[in-house]
Amino acid sequence: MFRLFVLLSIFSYSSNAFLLVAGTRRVVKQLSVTNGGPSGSWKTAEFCPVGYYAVGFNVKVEPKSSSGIFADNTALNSISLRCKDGSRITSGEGAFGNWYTEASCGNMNGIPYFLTSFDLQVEPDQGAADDSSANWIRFKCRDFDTDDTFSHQLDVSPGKFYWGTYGSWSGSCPLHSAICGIQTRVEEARSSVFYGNTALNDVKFFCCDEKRLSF
Ligand SMILES: [Ca+2]
Ligand SMILES: [Ca+2]
Repeated sequence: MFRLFVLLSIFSYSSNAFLLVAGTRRVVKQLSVTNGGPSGSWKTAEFCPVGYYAVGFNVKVEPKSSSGIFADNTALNSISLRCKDGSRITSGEGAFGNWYTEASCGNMNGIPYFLTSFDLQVEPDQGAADDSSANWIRFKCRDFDTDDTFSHQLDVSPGKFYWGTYGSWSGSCPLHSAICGIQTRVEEARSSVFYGNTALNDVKFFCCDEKRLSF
């Protein structure tokens, strides 16, 4: 796994300036959604190697508990991105669950497609009752060099989990860019009896625009 511990340098916002430099990656946009959960802390962002972009993803999800009123479900615990060079990045991960079957954008008419926006399924705070926060995620794939007209949705089957609903889609990576990095917000494992766990709550992705090293 390629793991980049990032030193973030904020650059000035002008029309042609990039937002920040993540190591040697040029991040032009950050993608987020408004329905992410509030618990836990933001973990260290991870990026594909320079010049490579995300072409697929997978999810790690805890199966539904059979413990009745003592259930402590967490649902979505981790999201992995597959980079075009074959490496895999995750940022922080919850401790529970199993990986599903990875989904890939594939090629359309011989052109490779990349992840360019996402949508998060989240169960709102349930007060004293058990809650699970983020449950599942889906993406859109697009050609690096065209707009969203020909994007398509990408799901890891079955595309959703038991609790909560999908909110609004994030923004999209600008033309000539695609998702290159991930940062997750994860609640640390703690007592099920007194507090309950939610594991992964929220996620951000980063769009980069350097020249691609692989087609
Ligand atoms: Ca829970
Ligand atoms: Ca969760």
